Amino acid sequence: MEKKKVALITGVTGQDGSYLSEFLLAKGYEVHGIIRRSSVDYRERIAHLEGTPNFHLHYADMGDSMSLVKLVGKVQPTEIYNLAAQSHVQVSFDAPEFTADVDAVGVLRILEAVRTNHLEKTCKIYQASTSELYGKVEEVPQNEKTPFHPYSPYAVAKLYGYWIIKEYREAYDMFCCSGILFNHESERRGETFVTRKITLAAARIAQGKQDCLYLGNLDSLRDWGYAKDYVECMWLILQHDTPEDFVIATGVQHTVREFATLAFHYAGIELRWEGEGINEKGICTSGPANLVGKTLVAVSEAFYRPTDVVNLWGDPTKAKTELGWNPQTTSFEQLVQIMVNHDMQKVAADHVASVMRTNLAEYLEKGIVK
Ligand code: NAP
Ligand code: F7E
Repeated sequence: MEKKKVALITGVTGQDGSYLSEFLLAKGYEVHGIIRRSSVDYRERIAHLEGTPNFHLHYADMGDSMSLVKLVGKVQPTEIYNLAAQSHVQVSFDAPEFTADVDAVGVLRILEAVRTNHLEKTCKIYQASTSELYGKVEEVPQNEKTPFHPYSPYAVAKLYGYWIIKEYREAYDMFCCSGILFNHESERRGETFVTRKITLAAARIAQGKQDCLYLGNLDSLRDWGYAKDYVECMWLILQHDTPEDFVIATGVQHTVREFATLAFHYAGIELRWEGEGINEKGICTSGPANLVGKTLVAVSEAFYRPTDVVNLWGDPTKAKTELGWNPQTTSFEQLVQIMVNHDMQKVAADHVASVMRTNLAEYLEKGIVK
């Protein structure tokens, strides 16, 4: 009889952690996730999984070795997916030391937790590596052999994670690998990443809840995929015969401006772009009558980074041929549409909820509701 597969996911409350949990539960895994203490219990992305028999949550922290050693010993995972990170590139300039502790040394803590519990021959490890390693890119498109040139504190921390995984693979013969994932987005994406910031703003502007969206570098190029498609690859990487690193990307590139144009289009608004650099504006040419002629997108220096990665474009050939993964399951257009449709509904629902709250307050005051 096949041994039960037990997965431990760090970063389970994040975008990828939530999709990966669903994916592994559907495959019959026992799934354990690490959560950290916070003053607000914010587990929106996995709330629907809580109470599922094979789904377990534990308190630990990537900055706390003892908590990781104890948890790995208790859970005895057969696969670890190390997704936990301070994952916002711009924030890494403001909190570089914390980013290094979690995103670099955190990886080492996981590796050592496995070794301390003598699981190095039975537990495979997936490391959430990133296209940010290519940074100030030295070639396009980027593949597994492209030289790295990290260009932010986040990327430098992730580079340590990449190399320490490779080192432990060679030094201790451990099955540990990095997935070099290009940007992947979804309706669960954090609201300060550019795609979600745009889809939420497009929905709010279309519904009269926001006047203007302020962005940074509109020329930045990204290879954007759908997070739900990418978590399958994390799993496939650990099912491969040999431990290897893989680039996961769609192979298609777009600018931030193109993303915004399409998102507003799906929200019922057409934009025309005028001006350059800091003076560029997205003006409404058709849509709700009160918006036509207005500037709906403008550029703000606040969203420029000290160093910015501007030309990411992945070559997923290895993942396609060796893992049998399809990089085009969800197209760019479908991705933008999924996110906008979701946010149009969310904004409308938030509006209804706030009207209901206002009405309730009024009814309570007038004694209509007791
Ligand atoms: P995310 O939504 O920001 O989630 C990050 C997760 O890490 C959250 O669950 C967060 O917990 C947890 N975390 C942060 N600090 C922690 C700590 N000290 N101890 C324990 N947990 C901690 O990120 P994501 O988009 O799902 O990305 C998953 C991973 O892939 C990250 O490592 C990211 O760097 C990497 N990556 C992402 C992309 C992408 O495009 N999404 C591309 C390449 C690589 P809280 O919920 O408590 O904050
Ligand atoms: O920025 C530009 C910004 O913050 C994308 C993380 O998941 O993917 C993500 O990192 C681009 C950058 O993602 C705004 O300058 C313009 O060039 O959405 P982002 P990111 O930095 O690519 C990688 C692969 C990861 O590993 C990370 O964990 O968009 N941009 N205007 C803006 N970016 C933001 N956030 N906000 C703006 O207003």
